[in-house]
Amino acid sequence: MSYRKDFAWGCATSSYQIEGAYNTDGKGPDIWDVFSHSPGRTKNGDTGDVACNHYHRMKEDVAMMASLGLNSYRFSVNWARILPEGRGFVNEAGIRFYDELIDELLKNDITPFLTLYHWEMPYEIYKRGGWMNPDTVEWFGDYAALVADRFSDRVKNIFTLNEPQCFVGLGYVSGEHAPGLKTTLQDSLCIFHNVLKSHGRAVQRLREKARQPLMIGIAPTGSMCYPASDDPKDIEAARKALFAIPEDPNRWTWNVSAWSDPVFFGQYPNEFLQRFEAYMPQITDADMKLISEPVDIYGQNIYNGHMIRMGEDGNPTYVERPADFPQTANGWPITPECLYWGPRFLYERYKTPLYITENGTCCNDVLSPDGAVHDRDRVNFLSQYLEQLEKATEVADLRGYFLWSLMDNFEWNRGYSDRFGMVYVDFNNLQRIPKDSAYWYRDYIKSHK
Ligand code: IFM
Repeated sequence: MSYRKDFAWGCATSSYQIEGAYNTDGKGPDIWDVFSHSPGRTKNGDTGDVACNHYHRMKEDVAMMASLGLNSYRFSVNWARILPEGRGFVNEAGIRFYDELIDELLKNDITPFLTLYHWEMPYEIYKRGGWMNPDTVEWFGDYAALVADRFSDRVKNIFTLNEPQCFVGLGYVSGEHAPGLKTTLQDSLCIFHNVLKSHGRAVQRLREKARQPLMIGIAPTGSMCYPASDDPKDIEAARKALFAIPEDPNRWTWNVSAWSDPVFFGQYPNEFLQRFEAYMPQITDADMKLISEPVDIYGQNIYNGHMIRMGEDGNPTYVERPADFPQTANGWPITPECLYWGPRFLYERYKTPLYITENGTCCNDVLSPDGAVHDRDRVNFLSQYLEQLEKATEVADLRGYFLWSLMDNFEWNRGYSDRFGMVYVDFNNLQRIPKDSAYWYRDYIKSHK
């Protein structure tokens, strides 16, 4: 077996990371504008003010996608670009930008996949309490309704939230990301519950305003687990470890099941409740019904995983990695098996058509004297990972793969020093140069159509 005929082959990006034009044409400030402008928050004080200037170079970027053989593209709408205060007044210039992007994609036979929230909270909403404020559930719903009303005549595939684990964990627990808070366990769990309710409300409002039947999903992230051997005991241990809840209260967001079980099953995992119920806000049946508003697709961002074996005590054991274990330029382990076992375990549990909404690697890319970027490490990474993904088509209903990322961009608090693109961006002049991996990916797509 191999990929479906209509498999989505794409790249992913997000608004703040590539668009720039942070205060152009009536866009309101978002929490990343404020955070990146605060001293000491990002490496070298980098901001997304200009980023890749995709806002002004959109047509050139879409042409580049087409020339590289992509049939799909995943991007996020910046909430503050179309609703500068997060609610109320609609910024038509912002709407026009996404209208033109969508039209340009369709003109080039590229299917748009839209993400509502890739971490760009309007600062005005944040000032009103942001995710802590239960009213944000309704405001996020209104934003979703606007997106459906204006774009769903042409956009069918919509993800609500990107990596809630990260924007809650890094934004409100460790404080490394915007808005840079270290909240109490109680507050972060309140944020968690409101975030999931906002997802559910967005699903309802998207459907209400949809101009065609939509395919709606969520795009969480997580470190996958894979077995040390084919022994069924190791497989069972890996499955268990993947859906387990971390013990450390400072790391509670880093799990799969506390985010996905409520969406798909309408309940928080027992293990999660046993550990954290005392700190959770009041949870009603109506909340759980809202959170589990039916979705059509599941997006999972997968970058790496951990090898697991069944311990002698009958519990999953994390197999220690040797000191020379392969790693990416930003120190993430290289574990291709995660793209087989991740989809397999996720599909088994959630039984929902699956997209790999992000996967890719950070490399030390340099412009060579011949004018090219020979990113052999990324080509090696992709060929190993995609070999596993192809195998996974036998065990999961896989619908698409989005490489992170189309081009080098603003890597949040790491600024511009971490390069994830298949296209090199020279940040002195914003020139785009497809790396060797871009041509490799183009050829891979062509040979697997
Ligand atoms: O750049 C990020 C993206 O915004 C979310 N997922 C992980 C990527 C690489 O860190």
